[in-house]
Amino acid sequence: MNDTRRAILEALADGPVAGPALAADLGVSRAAVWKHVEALREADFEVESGADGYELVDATAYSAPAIEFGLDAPFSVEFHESIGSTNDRARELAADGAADVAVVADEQTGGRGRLDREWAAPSGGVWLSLVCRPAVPPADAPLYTLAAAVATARAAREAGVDARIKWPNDVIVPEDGDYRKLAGILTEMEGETDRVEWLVVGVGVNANLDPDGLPDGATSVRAEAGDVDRRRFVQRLLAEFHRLRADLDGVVPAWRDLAATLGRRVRVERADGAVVGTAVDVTESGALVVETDENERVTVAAGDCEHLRPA
Ligand code: BT5
Repeated sequence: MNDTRRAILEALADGPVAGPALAADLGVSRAAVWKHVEALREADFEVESGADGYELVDATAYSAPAIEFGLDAPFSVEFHESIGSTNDRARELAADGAADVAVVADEQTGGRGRLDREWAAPSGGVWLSLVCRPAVPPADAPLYTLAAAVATARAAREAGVDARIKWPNDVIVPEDGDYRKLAGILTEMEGETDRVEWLVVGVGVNANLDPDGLPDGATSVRAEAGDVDRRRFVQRLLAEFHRLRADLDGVVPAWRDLAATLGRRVRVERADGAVVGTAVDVTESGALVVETDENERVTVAAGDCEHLRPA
């Protein structure tokens, strides 16, 4: 079903196509083509019927039905043109028992980073929060943050950006030994000692934005590779995230493949002091292993990580 929908969208994107030709190409009945075209229109895509057949006039719809159209992951989408914070809304839904909902907004007026920091989220970015209810212990929760980072980096790479991951939650673009921040992730959860009740994974990606309007050190998909179709971007991100969460053992290896932090000299600020050394590995549960200058191995479960210039 999704494949046919995607194929129809792609066929129409190349110019007008007659219904019977489309039916023959896709190996479906004319009535089926008509139904798919109606579904496209219901999903906010502008499809015109003219003398030459069906034509997709605007393929850049960004809305709940457009994102759900052809989506390869079991998320329902709640879309807001403008909202305070998608994480706040997702937390409300989670508290009401929701699962597998993606809250997506074009603009956030009160976007949050970690530790109550502000997150700039003007119209044009990809701001979303996923409500998940996995049957896992809280110790596995960081894997969902890593999975979201991998999914985001992969979607960005597909859009032509040289995206990599800085432990634990930043998607960055390396630049002259330094880096610029493309995306951030904020995971929040509720649970008991042995079981996660819900997880909200918030992802913010500077998509179709000028870095000038963002905090220092930020970059965007637009600046790196040109504008993206945000609907496709979100679909890729959700599909990758869904695949990764279905195989948690594969998350850390996938993360390592994209990591910009391993092998780097780092300074990690923890609640109980800083660790400086070389980042040598990530554990099964996503903690960073740092080898200090005294050749001690310190495992850091959470903290702010800064990449330093080589000593
Ligand atoms: C993060 O925090 O990187 C997590 C950001 C999560 C944002 C998403 S958007 C959807 C969902 N709803 C929310 O309300 N939040 C999530 P942290 O590592 O603490 O980084 C925050 C710091 O990044 C700020 O102090 C700024 O220096 C910088 N910053 C703020 N906005 C930025 C942006 N748009 N791009 C790059 N850097 C930014």
